[in-house]
Amino acid sequence: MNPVTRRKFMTGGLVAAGGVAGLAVADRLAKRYGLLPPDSGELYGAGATLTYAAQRLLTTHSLAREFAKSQISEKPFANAVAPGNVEFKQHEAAGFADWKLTVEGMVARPTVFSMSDLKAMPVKSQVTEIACEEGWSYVAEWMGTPLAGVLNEVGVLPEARYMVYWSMDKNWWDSVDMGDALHPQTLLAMGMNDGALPVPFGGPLRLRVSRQLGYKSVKYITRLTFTDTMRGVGGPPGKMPEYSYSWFAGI
Ligand SMILES: Nc1nc2c(c(=O)[nH]1)N[C@H]1C(S)=C(S)[C@@H](COP(=O)(O)O)O[C@H]1N2
Ligand SMILES: [Mo]
Repeated sequence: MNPVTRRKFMTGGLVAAGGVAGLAVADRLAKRYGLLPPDSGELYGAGATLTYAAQRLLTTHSLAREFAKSQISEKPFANAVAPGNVEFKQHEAAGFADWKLTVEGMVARPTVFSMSDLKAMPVKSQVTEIACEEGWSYVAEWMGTPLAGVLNEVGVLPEARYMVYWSMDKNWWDSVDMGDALHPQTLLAMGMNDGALPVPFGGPLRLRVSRQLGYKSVKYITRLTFTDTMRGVGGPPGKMPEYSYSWFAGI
């Protein structure tokens, strides 16, 4: 079963087991404890809320599986090539020397980081699997700086609930809650398999969200926005939710 089918299957099971009364209770609890995903009013409705709430309650501190270097896939599959826009091509021609990451919104110190700022921050590497909702996956080593350190530097306000992240690939954006933004395996990835992060895999800068499906690991990141609500950010909470894929894609 691919991850999406399995997800629907599990959610279906929870809904069937919970029954209508169970759903009402789950809904009340989810609201009280802030466990409603921002797409809960959409297609997945109660099922998405149950999945998200259950995972958040049970696995808040859990880690995505890490692999040995010997398990790194020989031929990782990149499903996207470089963004076609002129702006990206100019950056690529310049070796990404002027690539910037803007951090804004509910932060004490809005900051623009250069690539050398980010490279000067603590380095972490981890070997994890990236899985696409379409059924394929690969294991790779990702090098970068833990996002939590960057968030510490800008002082994310306690009211912030979501981080929206934007790509230079103009159609792509997504968002995660603070649990995933601050998670120790969430990286601003700049390297892969002992080298610089190749463009097809999101170079120069990719957000690696290790506990969710591949589509949450957006490539060519330029901006992070912290917010307490997804309303007014500009439609659905991400590119894939726009196509009715679940916002929360925990694995
Ligand atoms: N900017 C951008 N990020 C993206 C995508 C994309 O098309 N553009 N595809 C997403 C999807 S659907 C998946 S499954 C993964 C695929 O990662 P890979 O190309 O390293 O295999 O990247 C995600 N990040
Ligand atoms: Mo994907």
